[in-house]
Amino acid sequence: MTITTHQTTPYAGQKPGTSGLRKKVRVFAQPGYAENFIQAVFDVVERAPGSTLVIGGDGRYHNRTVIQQAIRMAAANGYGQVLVGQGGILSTPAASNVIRRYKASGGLILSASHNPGGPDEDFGIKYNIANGGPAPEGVTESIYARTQTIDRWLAVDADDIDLDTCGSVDVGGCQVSVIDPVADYADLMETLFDFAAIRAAVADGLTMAFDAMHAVTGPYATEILEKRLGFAPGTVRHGVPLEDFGGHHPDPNMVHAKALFDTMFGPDAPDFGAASDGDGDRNLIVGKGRFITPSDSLAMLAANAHLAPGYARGLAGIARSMPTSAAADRVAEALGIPAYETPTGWKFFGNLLDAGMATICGEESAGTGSDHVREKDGLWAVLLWLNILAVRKISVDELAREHWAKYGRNYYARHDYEGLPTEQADALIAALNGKLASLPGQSFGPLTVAAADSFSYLDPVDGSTSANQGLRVLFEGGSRIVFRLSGTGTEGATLRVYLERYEPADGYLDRETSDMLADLIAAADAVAGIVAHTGRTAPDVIT
Ligand code: G16
Repeated sequence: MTITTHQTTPYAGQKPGTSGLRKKVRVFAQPGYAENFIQAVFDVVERAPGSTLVIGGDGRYHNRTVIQQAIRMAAANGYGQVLVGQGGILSTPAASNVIRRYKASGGLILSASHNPGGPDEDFGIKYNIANGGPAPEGVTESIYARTQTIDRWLAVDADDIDLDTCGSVDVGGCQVSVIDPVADYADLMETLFDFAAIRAAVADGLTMAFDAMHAVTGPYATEILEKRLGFAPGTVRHGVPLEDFGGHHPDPNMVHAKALFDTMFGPDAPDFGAASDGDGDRNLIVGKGRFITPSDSLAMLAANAHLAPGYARGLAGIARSMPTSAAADRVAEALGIPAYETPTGWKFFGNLLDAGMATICGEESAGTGSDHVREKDGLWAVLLWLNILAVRKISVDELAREHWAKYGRNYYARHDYEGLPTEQADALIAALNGKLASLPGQSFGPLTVAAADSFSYLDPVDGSTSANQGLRVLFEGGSRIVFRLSGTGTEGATLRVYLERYEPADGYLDRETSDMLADLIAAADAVAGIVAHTGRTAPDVIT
């Protein structure tokens, strides 16, 4: 088959962010835009001739177009095999599993995660390496450098393949296999969790609601929760993936999963509520009348993980991103295992997991996962919760209260200021950065600054350093505020303000979070001048 060399010129701004390249669909749809980026990936990543590439996505608008082109390009670039999910579907954790299981050299995951989808919304491409995890910074930097000099991309001249039927076809000498996106993943989950105990609890009356948000987890949740675990039909809501997610943001938080919250705080709430995001790596956990923050969920899962067969051997260590609350650190201390603090971005957990230094990882941004794959995993978190509740025969609320009574409670919230002019956001961060050194000793209301710095991470495995990963203001008594700019947005800048206050086990354990954080919220504005810099008097989203 003929390989055609297409001449091209670089597009500016193809720098991967926190999790791959995310832009508006109309940006990605420009001639050669996706092709330039994919060719840059193929030009720089480690792969032997004839190796296997995994391709999948969250089913959003524009997925199929890019998948067909990526297949033609993979064939022209010397891949021997391409594994692609049926219908172009592979959740991010399922793609990580497929890469590992079939020893692929890497994978392209087409997703903009929790961002909305549709012709005027968002699209994204990220590359995962052979361990199944997001490409580390060294690789994304090389990809970006290549996008700035790219002058051609290669594709075989071939028709689109049938993405909807499982089976194999030859495309220009490359074997392209359309695979069941769910089976391998569901089988992996059965090896980790006590499905018999969960089935027994369901038979005893355990009920749940899972909101798939018309995103990728619908088929996975239906197979696992309804078919394999016996939850009633209808337990999975919005279970059919749609290209525009039904017009919603597939972001499992209090704003975008409000219907689930209303159910869980309503009179007929089931025992357990959960949701996942566009590509299936985030999770939301909410019990009957009790929301569990992602930071608390990480801590509670780590404290009880030994109840699941896959973790009965115990944990080697717990890792969390820096803005995530320190709740998990207290569990690590009690278990006598190390706790690691990494920059935001799942890619930073990869080395710790590969080295066997951490078993469970989590982020405040609703991501939790383990060494079973190299991505955060929404359904995994849901199943571990179910496993724990089934074995312990207690409610989410009881488990949370018991946890806080033992470890104390890290009250926590994140305030997001979205769509800010980039110059305003940059000016705010620059001004705060400039005064960090003068903050220690200063008081803001009842809070006195103990230390302030710009977070820098030294990877204990490969010795690399990642600087400027967020500004921390630490107060006497253990409260803190973190300021950083999101690396996943597609329009303007998003300022994230992370607020955390620790209340010891003999303190106030069941107060309103907003009340407990009121002094910190006031201090955040006083320290950073949010209103002065942005004109915004309130955040757009609180999670
Ligand atoms: C991505 C990354 C996460 C990160 C989150 C938020 O999640 O994989 O590691 O915590 O973005 O990043 P930021 O604060 O820079 O927006 P996802 O689910 O969007 O892939």
